[in-house]
Amino acid sequence: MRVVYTPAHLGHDITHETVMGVQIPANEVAERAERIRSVLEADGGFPFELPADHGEAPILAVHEPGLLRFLAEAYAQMRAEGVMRPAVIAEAFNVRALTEGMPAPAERPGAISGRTGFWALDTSTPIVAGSYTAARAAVDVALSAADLVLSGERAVYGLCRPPGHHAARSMYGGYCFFNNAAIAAESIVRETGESVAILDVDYHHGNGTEQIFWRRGDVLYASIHADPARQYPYYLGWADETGEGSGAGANLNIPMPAGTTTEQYLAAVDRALDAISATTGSVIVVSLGFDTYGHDPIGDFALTTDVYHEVGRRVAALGRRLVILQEGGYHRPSLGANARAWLRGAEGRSYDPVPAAGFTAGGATG
Ligand code: SP5
Ligand code: ZN
Repeated sequence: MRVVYTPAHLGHDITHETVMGVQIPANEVAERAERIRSVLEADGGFPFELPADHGEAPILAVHEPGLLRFLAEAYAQMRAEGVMRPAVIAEAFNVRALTEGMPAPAERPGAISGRTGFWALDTSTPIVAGSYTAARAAVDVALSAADLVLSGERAVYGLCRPPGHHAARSMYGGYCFFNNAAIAAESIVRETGESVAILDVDYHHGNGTEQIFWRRGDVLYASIHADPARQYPYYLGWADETGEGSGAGANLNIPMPAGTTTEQYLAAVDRALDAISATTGSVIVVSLGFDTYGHDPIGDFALTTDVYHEVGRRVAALGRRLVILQEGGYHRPSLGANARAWLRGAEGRSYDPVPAAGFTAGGATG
């Protein structure tokens, strides 16, 4: 399976995220993508290639121009204001209650501390000097993977970093800046005239993808994720969110309990795949996360590496072409083995697990 990857992600070299007012070591770090890259390279069945620059147009098909402008300018504006913080993080937020009963505020040029909160969902998505370039490159990775599939590949993996599915039309957050999967899906709709299904198997609900396609009947969004009653993104991801207008019935949320097992998970996968089977279209965009893994530091599911091979196999069994895009997954030692298992399953190759280098639990060695 061909893989699209670029080292441009390394510029988003964050060290900390802020959670409930406390700085903790960042989860969404560069090492994640490098771990996946090295295991796939060692496999031998995954040729790597660089993305092509697709410009701003496909991003602006999905996101508000002001969001793109803000992300492009934020770090330099902070420096120009003489704020010597290591990363841009909001001070105040543009929440719904601010203007309840009033017209929504427009973005106005202003101090970086407030401007940031106009666009941000949370405090755990720091912007550093290389974040914008990395986020743009992740979009190009997704679009290049889509290009390869539209020119005849059956399945392609885009090793996107930073991830994308929490980014909404006018909002960034959840470690995400641009919604790579939504941008790829929209470009596939425009190029093929077909409808597209997005299968989101990241541990978290893809609130951004849901929001972007909420009123769209030509893009099905199906997501299996931790119940928002206990987990980020909290405000969306509930089972009763099914879409509106032309999009009525084209949004499927399957919230899962803490401790979700392989059996429970595969049953949910089958439900999502049934919904996808009922749609027309020949391409599925997969938002692929490994924060469903049993040892993930911020997840609470109980999945093991072998289930990823089976999920990949079941998704591919629908017979549609696959644009597979990386989202989350934070247990770094297992990321490569989990990605390799999923992608081999999706390609109809055997699981054939190899001891992952560096994963030395119990003193085992590779
Ligand atoms: C793409 C993706 O997976 N984004 C996830 C964003 C989750 N942000 C919430 C982070 C909360 C971290 N809590 C740390 C608790 C450690 N036990
Ligand atoms: Zn996630």
